Amino acid sequence: STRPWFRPFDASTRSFVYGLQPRAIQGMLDFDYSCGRDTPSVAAMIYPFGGHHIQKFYWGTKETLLPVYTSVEEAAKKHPEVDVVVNFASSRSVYSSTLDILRFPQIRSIAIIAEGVPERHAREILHLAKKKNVLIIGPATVGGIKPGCFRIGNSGGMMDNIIASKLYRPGSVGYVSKSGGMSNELNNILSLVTNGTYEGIAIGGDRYPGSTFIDHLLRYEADPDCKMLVLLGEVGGIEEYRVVEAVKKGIIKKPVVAWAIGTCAKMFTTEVQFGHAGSMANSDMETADAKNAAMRAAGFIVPDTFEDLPQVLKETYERLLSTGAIVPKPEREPPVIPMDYKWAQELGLIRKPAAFISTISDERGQELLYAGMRITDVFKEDIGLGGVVSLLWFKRRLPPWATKFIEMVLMLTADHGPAVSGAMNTIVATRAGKDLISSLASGLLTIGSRFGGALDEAASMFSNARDTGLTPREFVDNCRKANKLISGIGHKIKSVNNPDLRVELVKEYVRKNFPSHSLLDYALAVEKVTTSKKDTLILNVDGCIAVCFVDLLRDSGAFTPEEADEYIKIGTLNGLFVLGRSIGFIGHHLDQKRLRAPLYRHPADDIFINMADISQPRVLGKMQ
Ligand code: Q5B
Repeated sequence: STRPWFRPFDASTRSFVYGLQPRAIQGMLDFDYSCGRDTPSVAAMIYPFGGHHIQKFYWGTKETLLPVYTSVEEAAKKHPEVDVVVNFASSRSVYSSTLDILRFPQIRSIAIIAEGVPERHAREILHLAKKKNVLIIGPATVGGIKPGCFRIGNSGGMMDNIIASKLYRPGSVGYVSKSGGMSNELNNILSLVTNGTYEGIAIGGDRYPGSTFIDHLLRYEADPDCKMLVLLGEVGGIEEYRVVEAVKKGIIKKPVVAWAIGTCAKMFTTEVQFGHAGSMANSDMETADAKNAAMRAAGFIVPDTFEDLPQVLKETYERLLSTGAIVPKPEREPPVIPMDYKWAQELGLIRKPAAFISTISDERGQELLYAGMRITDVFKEDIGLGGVVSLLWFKRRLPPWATKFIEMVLMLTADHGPAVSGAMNTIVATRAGKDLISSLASGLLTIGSRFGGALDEAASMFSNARDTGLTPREFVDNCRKANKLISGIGHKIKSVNNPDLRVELVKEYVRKNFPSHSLLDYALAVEKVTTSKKDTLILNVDGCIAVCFVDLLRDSGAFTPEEADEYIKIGTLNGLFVLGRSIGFIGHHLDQKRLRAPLYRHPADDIFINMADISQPRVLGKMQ
């Protein structure tokens, strides 16, 4: 690194983030962008699990990609310019990962975020880092911030806080504190009573921090751009006294404004342990009062109470202004940081039309809902498959006779042997080596106006004929004149003498259970006319189900006439055959798999091949 020893972070600092911390990294990148940096301060992530990959982040309003490496070695090799690691490893793994990071001489500073790092581990890390002259910030810290340059992890809080405290550009005051929360408070105070923070470090609340007050204050003393020092100490430990010594010896000459937090400890009758592991006085010397007195005696500027801190900061700053030690730079406009869509939405600042509307089910809550009915109630009330279909297709509960009818339809359309078009195609696809979904789709895609997909048209043809007052004979004659086959009439093998028992079952059920079956009666009258011409022109299974379903839609009382018509128009009825027959197609696929059926090739002698049309080129040849 070419940076002077006292300035570990500047506007070109590049870092690795150890651990998958997309939110913290986005915060660092937003900070960089607000500072006007050209390149993100995070070069890459290091995460030993999940393999080498890349992740996407915002860079202003645009997006940028960051690599994720599985080892420090690889990251270091790829990014020799990086000299900082922000280590988010947990207290369990931070020791080994930090030792690993310390193997690479290019890394000059490491921030350790984890809380609860065993003191023995912290001391060993500290010992090794000292030997290698590597700056350690933490453990148990949010890190620190160098306004206009570099942000360690989540330091400085949310972006609106960063902007409000003007951390997008450097001020003149360097501070060091233990806590991240108090750092935010200092950033805020300094932005109000001085020209702001030059650099702020939270050393963390543990008893053995990797670097202490004196380490950072010595840096600030040496840094010509830092004009005024702030020390926010606290009860417990003796690190403040090392600063007192340095001031007494004249090593630190810049003005130091200081306060030790925890003066209220004396109000308790017993020893108080504050939030930090190290914040407890083990002797009189470690009390906040003793520290404040010692610092005041050594010439620090120590207010009478914490509440007076802003006032003394202001006075000290103004003194430096008047002597010309600080020459404030012209302010620049605070940058506009694009707000995250989610956050803006949460704040109620933006709205956007949804691209989709859905009204049948909802899985976002604690419990899955089918048309508003909780899945536990679906089972408690034993509504069956017919009940589920009625909820998801019609968004309502249908009476038991109707849901039973839906189930009956699904059961009797489930299969009609291997020879029907759809089953054949499923079988051929399976034998060609296709998977279940492809083979099933192959069968389903065969369902059409001649095979299995005649329900919708049958429903509309029969109901239109009846509604317009045509007699069955007039209807049949009209269709013949128009050269139109009647959907729902006719079967390849079933006939008057070989009746389709599925149709018989449906008729029997409907006559017994439906409140009315007027369209079925009409269709049977039509069948009488067609079968008088040819005995295969029966009301087939598609036709019978279709007309009965129209009776259900129109006369169950559950639908308005408009709704009933709409369900016929939008293709609901073919859905019954599709759903039912899927059961059979899946069965045929599994059957062929079990049988290890080989690739099927149709015998050529079963195909009449006639090349008559493609003999044309010979004629052309003659003409030449
Ligand atoms: N003719 C079903 O045809 C079939 C006529 C008609 C007036 C008609 C044919 C048809 C309408 C579509 C329909 C669903 C293709 C059928 C199903 C599920 C299945 C299947 C399974 C299962 C049968 C012979 C003579 C000709 C025609 C006349 C025929 N249909 N006239 N209206 N609808 N129906 N599909 O046997 O004078 O001799 O020239 O398209 O409802 O798919 O089991 O297989 O569960 O899987 O090949 O049950 O009816 O008869 O075409 O040779 O016609 O009758 O004009 O008259 P065929 P064709 P002509 S259920």
